[in-house]
Amino acid sequence: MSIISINDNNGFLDKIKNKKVQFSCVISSIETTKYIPISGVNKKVIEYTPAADMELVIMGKSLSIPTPPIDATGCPSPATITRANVDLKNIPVLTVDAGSAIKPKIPYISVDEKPTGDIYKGRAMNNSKELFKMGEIIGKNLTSDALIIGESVPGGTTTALGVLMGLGYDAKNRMSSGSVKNPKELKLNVVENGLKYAKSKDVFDILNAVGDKMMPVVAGMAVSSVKKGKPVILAGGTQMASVLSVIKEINKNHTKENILKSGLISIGTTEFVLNDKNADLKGIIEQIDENVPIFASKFNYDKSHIEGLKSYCKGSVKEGVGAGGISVYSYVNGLIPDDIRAYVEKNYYRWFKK
Ligand code: AAM
Repeated sequence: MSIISINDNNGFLDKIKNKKVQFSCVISSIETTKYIPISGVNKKVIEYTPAADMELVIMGKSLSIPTPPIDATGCPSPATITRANVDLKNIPVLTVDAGSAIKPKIPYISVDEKPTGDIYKGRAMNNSKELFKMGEIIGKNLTSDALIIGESVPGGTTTALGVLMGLGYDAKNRMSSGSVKNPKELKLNVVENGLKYAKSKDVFDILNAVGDKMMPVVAGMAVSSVKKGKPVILAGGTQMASVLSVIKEINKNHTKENILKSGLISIGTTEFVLNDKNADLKGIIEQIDENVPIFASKFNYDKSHIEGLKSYCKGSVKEGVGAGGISVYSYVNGLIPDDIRAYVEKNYYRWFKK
């Protein structure tokens, strides 16, 4: 089995089989990561990571920096996995910029030029409601039969923690990280301080204080797609769980159209997040809505001859750039984990030649 399925009561995977799909990735940077080490992303390239990730996914190489993002253990960005899927399955890609510090050197849709602000001071943004509406417009105008939405937001597991806590969920010890050593205490301190500045418990006030700009945009895209009857994979781990909680909150007064119970929305992630001993994705989703299925894709990276890929199995990186969710789609539509591993291995030395 190449996919681990949890709560798949409504046959979600059948709904994405042989369907024309669109992959979209929403990117943003967060000011706080410049001076507080909350993110697992390599500090040297953190500002460039969202741009370089999307360049790799679309062009097959990073343009803004010499190599795609890679950490000290040789563990490459999850964009390498996403690129494999896009190339092998010919999946169309739409980049949405919600404030990346460095702009990608490829065409993209811009919803906000400025990065997410300082979440420590509760100043993430002041336009989360507008960003949600922008996301809805994008979703409404997509013509595919199914949608996969990923993210590249260094520091994003911290904003995800802040939003879940602000909305009253028990998320403290359940959030994943882009690094082996998840700086949990530091992340908690940052969001607890930021939440003091939230104007109210309203979801848009919480987002404005401690969220990131990717979150309302992805929520809007997902809501409008589900309303059109199209299946959506929120492609990510605990960050997408947080987006799911935002969707639930925004949708709570719409009794006619319950997005979470539509059978059209799922979380698609990697086995590395699902099995992360420092996190509990399942425990978060159960608190939001136990009917939402979770799918985790396997990669057989323990079989790799490249140390950097093996380090995924030891807790490096784990997920990002929609890697897990897009692989779920590809596995349903004919690929096997070894196809992705072989593709990444074949290209690894070309991507990372010094
Ligand atoms: C995205 N691109 C990445 C990467 N991510 N390149 C290298 N390593 C990653 N981990 P944290 O909250 O620790 O910063 O983790 C979230 C980030 O890690 C996101 O950008 C996610 O897409 C992933």
